[in-house]
Amino acid sequence: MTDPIAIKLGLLFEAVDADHDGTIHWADYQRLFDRLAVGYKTDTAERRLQALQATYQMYWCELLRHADSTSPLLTKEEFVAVNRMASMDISRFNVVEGIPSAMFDVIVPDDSNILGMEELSRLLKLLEVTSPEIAGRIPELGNDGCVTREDCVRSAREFFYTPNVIAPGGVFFGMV
Ligand SMILES: [Ca+2]
Repeated sequence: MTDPIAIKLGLLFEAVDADHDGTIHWADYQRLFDRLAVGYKTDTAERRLQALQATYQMYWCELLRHADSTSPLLTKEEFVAVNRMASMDISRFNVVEGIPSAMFDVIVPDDSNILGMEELSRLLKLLEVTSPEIAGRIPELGNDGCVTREDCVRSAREFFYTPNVIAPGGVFFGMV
């Protein structure tokens, strides 16, 4: 039986590999970040965007460190393996909680701790999310239509650590 976490990470690979060259390179993450930077530049503190980019860079460094090769590229098989390792290793940086939290700072600029429906639809549009599972399930994360930072982090944990194949938290890592 195929491992559900490996299936999810394989789908994440396909989504992040936006140029479809069969490998993931920093440029694939830069592309993801650039989409967000265009959408949020005008109304979010520049520092938060810088912090988000730095967080993605740390994530990328951790993936390469776990790959333990001299190549600056990750194949699908490597990407799946090193994401598992990076998600377990919090010795430098907690990838699973750090990425959604840095993204939350950008997408909810008013410090309300609530991801409103308007902010959510804006995020999904900028990320070009087409999956109805993701688009439909994020609002269900919270209670009474209120999705908090904690809900987002919890969903990212479900994406990496549980067999739930429709956990929408992968969206913070580029799942569309
Ligand atoms: Ca690529």
